[in-house]
Amino acid sequence: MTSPQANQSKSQPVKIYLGLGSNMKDRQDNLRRAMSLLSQKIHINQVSPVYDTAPVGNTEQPRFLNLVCEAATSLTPMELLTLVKGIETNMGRETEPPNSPRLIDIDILFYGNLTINTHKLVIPHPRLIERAFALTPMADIAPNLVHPVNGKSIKELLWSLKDSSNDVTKWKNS
Ligand code: PH2
Ligand code: MG
Ligand code: MG
Repeated sequence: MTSPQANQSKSQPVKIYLGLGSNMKDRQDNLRRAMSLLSQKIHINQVSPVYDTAPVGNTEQPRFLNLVCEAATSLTPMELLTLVKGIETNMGRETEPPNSPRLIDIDILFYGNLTINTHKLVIPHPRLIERAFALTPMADIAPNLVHPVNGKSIKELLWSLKDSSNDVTKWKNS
């Protein structure tokens, strides 16, 4: 006889999107290692091609490699944040001054349709809509995903950026 407790379903996995970037040392290996560590804790379903991208914000730093992945997880948003920060730290990311080169940066772009706005965590990622280095790989794996705040699809958001001729090109091995 199954107890009511055992019948109670765990929280359903949520579809999430993460943006990864690296512009220090072996960028490709950093992305590979981060994906491998992530895959031990969350179920990765799709990975975009890797893009070589001009630095946005502080332009006096090396170029980045960027990718986006889709995963499923039962972790809460705060647990997911703890996971990605832990991976950044374990890989050797230091608490560097803002906008300086980083070994690995893992950003939560979407967590299902959820919108969160706390001082620790803002989801969807507030700067995604202005960043071709995130929207371009995102459009490869989820062009029709609708942004829960502005109601536009990823494809539409990317089109509205196209004018600004962003420097985002597919990386050689992708
Ligand atoms: N990340 C930033 C700031 N600028 N530029 C590119 N091309 N790629 C990034 O991942 C990136 C950036 C802050 O996290
Ligand atoms: Mg970032
Ligand atoms: Mg970050």
